[in-house]
This record gives sequence, C-alpha cells and structure tokens, in this order.
Amino acid sequence: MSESVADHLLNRLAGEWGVRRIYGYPGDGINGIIGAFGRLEDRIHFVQVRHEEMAAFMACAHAKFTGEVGVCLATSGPGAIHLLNGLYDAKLDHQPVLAIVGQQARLGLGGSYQQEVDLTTLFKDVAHEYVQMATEPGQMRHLIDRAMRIALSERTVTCLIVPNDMQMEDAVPVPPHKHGTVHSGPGYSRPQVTPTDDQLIRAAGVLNRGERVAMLVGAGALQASEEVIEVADKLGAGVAKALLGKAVVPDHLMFVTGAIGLLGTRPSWDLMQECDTLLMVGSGFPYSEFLPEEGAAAGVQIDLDARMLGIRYPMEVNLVGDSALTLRALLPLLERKEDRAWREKIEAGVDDWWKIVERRALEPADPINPQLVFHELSKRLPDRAIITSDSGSAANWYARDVRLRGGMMATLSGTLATMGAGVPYAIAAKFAHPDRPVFALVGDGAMQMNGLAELITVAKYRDRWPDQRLIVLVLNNRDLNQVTWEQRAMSGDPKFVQSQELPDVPYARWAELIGLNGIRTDDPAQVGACWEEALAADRPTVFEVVCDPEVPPLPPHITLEEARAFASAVAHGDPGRRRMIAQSIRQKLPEILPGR
Ligand SMILES: Cc1ncc(C[n+]2csc(CCOP(=O)(O)OP(=O)(O)O)c2C)c(N)n1
Ligand SMILES: [Mg+2]
Repeated sequence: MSESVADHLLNRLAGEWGVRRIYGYPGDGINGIIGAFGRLEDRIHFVQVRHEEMAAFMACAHAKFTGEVGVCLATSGPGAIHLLNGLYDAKLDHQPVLAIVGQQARLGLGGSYQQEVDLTTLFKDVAHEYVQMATEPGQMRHLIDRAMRIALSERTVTCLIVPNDMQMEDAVPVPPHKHGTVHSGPGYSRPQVTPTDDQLIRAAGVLNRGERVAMLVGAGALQASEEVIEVADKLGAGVAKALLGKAVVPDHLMFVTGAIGLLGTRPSWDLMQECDTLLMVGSGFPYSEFLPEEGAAAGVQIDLDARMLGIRYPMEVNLVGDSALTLRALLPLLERKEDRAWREKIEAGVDDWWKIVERRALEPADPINPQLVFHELSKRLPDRAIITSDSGSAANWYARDVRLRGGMMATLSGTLATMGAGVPYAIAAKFAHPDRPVFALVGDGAMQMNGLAELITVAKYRDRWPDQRLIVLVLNNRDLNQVTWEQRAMSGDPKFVQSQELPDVPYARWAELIGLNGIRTDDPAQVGACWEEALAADRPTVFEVVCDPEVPPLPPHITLEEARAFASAVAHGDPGRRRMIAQSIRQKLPEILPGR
C-alpha cells in the first residue's frame, strides 16, 4: 500500500522530528490520521485522553518536562475547540506545542457543512506564529517542518489543519521540482544567544555598584541553576523565585527567599522592598507591586525574548540572552561583595520564615490544616520527584510549604493560571519520565472540573509506568477556596455560598472504583502515615484530605485595603466569619509572636 498523507505526517513527525507520543481524541475529522497510527504504532504512540483540553495540557506539560515539542491531536469542530484552553496555557507559558486538527472535506468547505468551523480564524490568536490549513498533499512536508521549527524557535503554539479527505490521499513526500513549490528540510538547533561585551560590562557595572542586590528568577532560568547560585554568591544577593521558577534553585539554600507575589513569602517581600539593585533572570512575573518601587533600585534584566524585557520594571540594562550563558559571561566581570551584612540579613529572615511556615502548618484546624499536608509531603519527597500544582489554594501551599531539592522538577499553569492543569500535567510527566515519582496537588473544584475524569487515563495507562508512584492529592474543602478568599480580601464581599460551595464527592472511593488506590483522611495525626502509605502503594493513589476552608492563604504583606476588605466581608455576614477570624489570628500569630 502506498503512503497516505496521514502516514507521511506521522512518519515525518516520528522519523525526522523525533516525536514519540501524541496526545489526542478521535473523530471523523481525523479518521485518516488515526488509521495511520494503526500502521505506525511502534514508531509513534497515540495517548487517548478524556477531553481534548487535557490533550493540550499534556502536550504543554510534555514540553515543560522535556524541552521537546508537545503534540496534540483533535478532530474538526468541537474537538478543535476543546483544545483551546490548554493551547493558551502553552502559549502564555512560552512552551513549544503543535496542535494538529482535522477539518471537513475540501469539497464541502464554505458550505455551512456539519462541524465546519473556520479553524484558521479560530486558531489565529493562540497559534498566531503559524497556523495553516493543508489543501494539497504536496504541502504537507513543509507544513510539518515549519510548524515544528517555529514552535521550537519561537517557543510557542503552532497549528496544522488537515481536511479529512486529504488525509487518505496518496502522499506527495517530495513536491515536483517546478515553479511555485516549496522544498523544506527538518531540524532545529538552538542558537547560543549572549549579549554583546559592552552590554555585559554595563550590566556588571550596575551590579557591582549595588550594595543590596536582589535576584528574581523564573522559568527562563531553569537551566541556569549553577550560574544563579554562583552569581548570587558573588553578589551577596538573595534569590526570590517566580512560581514557574520554583525549581531553579533548591530551597535549603538560606539565601533563597522562595516564592514572590500574593502566594509568596515574607523574606521575598522584604528582599524587594529593601534592595538597591534588582537582577531579574528569565521571568515575566507580572505583579509589579511586589517588585521595588520605581526608582528605588537599579535594574538589570536577562531574557531570551526581547519582548519580555523592560516591561515589569524600568531596567538600566536589558540583556537579550540565554540565562545560563549570560550569567556565565557576567561572572568574571562581577566583583565579590566583601561586606556580607545584606546577605546575612536575608539569611536570618529566611531562617525565621521557615520557622513561621512550620508553625503555621502545625496550627490546628477543622479538621485538617491544608498546610500540614504540604509540610508532611515536603519532608517525604523522594529524590527526582516531579510535582504539579493546580490553580487554587493548593498553589499557595505548593509555593510556600514545599521545599524542593536539586534534581526535582515542578510546574503549574503559571501565566494563564487555569484550573484543571494539575492532573493532566502529572500524567504527561509520567509518560515523559515513567521511572520518576510524580505528585499532583489539586483542589476539589479542579477534580470535579476535569481531574476525576482524567484519572481514567491514569488507570488505563498505568501498566506502562515502571514506577507506580503517581499520587494525586485532593484538598477536599468543599469550596472554591482561593476565589472565596479573593472575594473576602479584595472585594470585601462575604463568601457567596451559591457560587463558592462545592458538593462533597468521594474522591478516594472513586479512585478505588476505577482500580486505583484511594486514601482518605480527616485526622491530622494520620497525614504523615497516609503519605507513607501512598508512597508504598503498588498503584497510583488518590489521597483525599478533608481540609478546613477557613485557613487563610495570607499574602506576605497585608495592605490597608486588604484589611478593610476583610473587615467588610465579616461585617456583611460572611457565613464562615467566626472560624475565619479565629484562623486568621492563628495564622498571623506565628509571625507576630515568633517565640510562641
Ligand atoms: C478554568 C478556570 N476557571 C476559574 C478560575 C478561577 N479560579 C481560580 S482558583 C479557583 C478555585 C479553585 O477551587 P478548588 O479547585 O476547589 O481549589 P481550592 O482553592 O478550593 O483549594 C477558581 C474558581 C480559573 N483560574 N480557571
Ligand atoms: Mg476547593
């Protein structure tokens, strides 16, 4: 049988571009491509998910955990539309993802045909760097090559639309050698991008003049751990981490102040308030109120993407470059700060902070303080663990209570901050690194939104993973808690029960029903033992913890407006007001009375 267009598509992705796995969901818009998987199964693996959005999340997570292009596949119309949120997640976090979608037959296009959606327009924003519909078999080769190369070089989402009738036609792997044809080849190698010498000298001048240097690192610094540590040592700097940069430097280093922002730490806040120089590396951290006030610090920023430079703080020097290479090039130009007083102050603050974090975690709650769950996990994290967090209160405790060590990986939906990424990210982590333990930290809202269904994918594929440790922590607080607290602390509104309260669902029992391990506890004394049990299980586990929704995810610094809003929520009869006040006091006390 001769090669079809669909065979050619998969063969080229597998052979020339090294794609091993495509996350997707079938439909008649892609029947030709699904048929080709049957013929090429040993070369490229189709992973069947529960919903196309999950396929896009998994493609995004594949990119995050491997650096390769993540590929997802959906049918025309509804399937293609379902991909969008996951694709935006990838686009906003700058991940290379290729979406392949079907389309109605070419002859019917423009005829208001069933499931006919203008896909080029639909994907024009999310895949604006490259979205193309194939209309001729001879186009396929260069469409694939360009979609893959552009995804990699621009670190973004690209999209190929393939009409279903064309998928089954004979491939034209080499277009005719005549006018009007395109002759492409595969391959991409990352360039070494470093700033010019004079820019490096200017940046070093700013950093050398500073007496109190703060560093802020993000996802762009994930490959620059050693360099970040060396530069911080030389400059006597503290290092704060944007959420996506949590794995850049380990948390046992006392000059690492941890997370920054609403979910951040007190020492990160102090670092930014008191510094006179700011070095930002590979981060688009958006909340400028957590950075120094304009003019209070001299800034240097490093980013591979010039579009991300100078948009959060007016910098003295903006360096376009790879983080590791640029820091490496800066190092010989930097003078070691001999006065270590600033560094010692930061370290003392960090030391105090970890004690506060622990005391907050150990405060009693009704029934379980969610921080305790993360605190107990943190102590037990196995080497090379991979951690994903969902959006919700889990992200606070992930940011503050989980202490990462070298060799671990951790991520979440950083910029889109979408709910529902935790479980699919963890599944993609398991496919990419089947020998590593993976943890997904997820709220009950996100489980109800999609996590419960996607556990079926875990049950379906778990036999392929030599290490069975995939543990999904579910914070069962019967509340869309993060937003409940935002309503209280930002809008001054009491909890609106109709929108916020969630039905109680038996998550652990659901896991058992579908053949996974389920553990549930409402006893704080059992949390540690439950983690041990989950880690020793012979299959993936859902660990359901009944948590107190009244434990406040306190920001590192409470503004007068926030205090007023909180008081207004109480005054307007918040249904949780009595316990919410008691818990807020409990959580604030370890900071005010450190010796307690
Ligand atoms: C798709 C999507 N819808 C809504 C939101 C707004 N949002 C952010 S966190 C959150 C609550 C999450 O609730 P849950 O998963 O139960 O976690 P909790 O905060 O209760 O721990 C909501 C509604 C969002 N980020 N993404
Ligand atoms: Mg919840």
